[in-house]
Amino acid sequence: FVGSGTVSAEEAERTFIAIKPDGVQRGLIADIIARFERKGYKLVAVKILVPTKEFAGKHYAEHEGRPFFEGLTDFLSSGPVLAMVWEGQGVVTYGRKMIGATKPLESAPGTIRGDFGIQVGRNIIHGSDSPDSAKKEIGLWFTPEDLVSYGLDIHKWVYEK
Ligand code: IDP
Repeated sequence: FVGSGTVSAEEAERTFIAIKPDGVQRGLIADIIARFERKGYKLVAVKILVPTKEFAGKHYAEHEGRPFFEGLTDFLSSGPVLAMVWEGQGVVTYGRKMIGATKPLESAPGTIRGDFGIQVGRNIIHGSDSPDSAKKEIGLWFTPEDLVSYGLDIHKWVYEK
């Protein structure tokens, strides 16, 4: 099926978004998904899992050696994480805007971290910070078969063409 809003894999901009264990426990899954959905972005993969500490370390490999690394990987592996791939124009950069600053108290009201968090170690959600890290993170958390290609009829109301 090729409906309106279907773009080739090469054209599609995608980002990796994960609701961390604090966001899941606090019942924020539906609210967060709704924000991305209402913006006009398309959910192309989703799963819930408890990552191992080793896997959490792979995800946060760039922070290995930092003082907060142990606490961070312990935390990410402490409970269920909702891992997602979202697709759409500008989704990497705009997804980060919707998430807010790393420190929730420095995040504007209206952002996810601004609205729901207080401390940096409990900042609810992760989002890729560049197209390159998006590619890496999607490859770490998902297989290519996990990504669903489908048309969304609302796209003609979201995109000019
Ligand atoms: P980001 O999640 O906004 O991209 P990064 O700097 O990549 O921020 O840090 C990754 C995660 O590590 C943060 O979301 C936060 O959970 C945690 N973190 C970063 N800095 C600190 C810190 O100083 N103390 C505790 N946790 C931190």
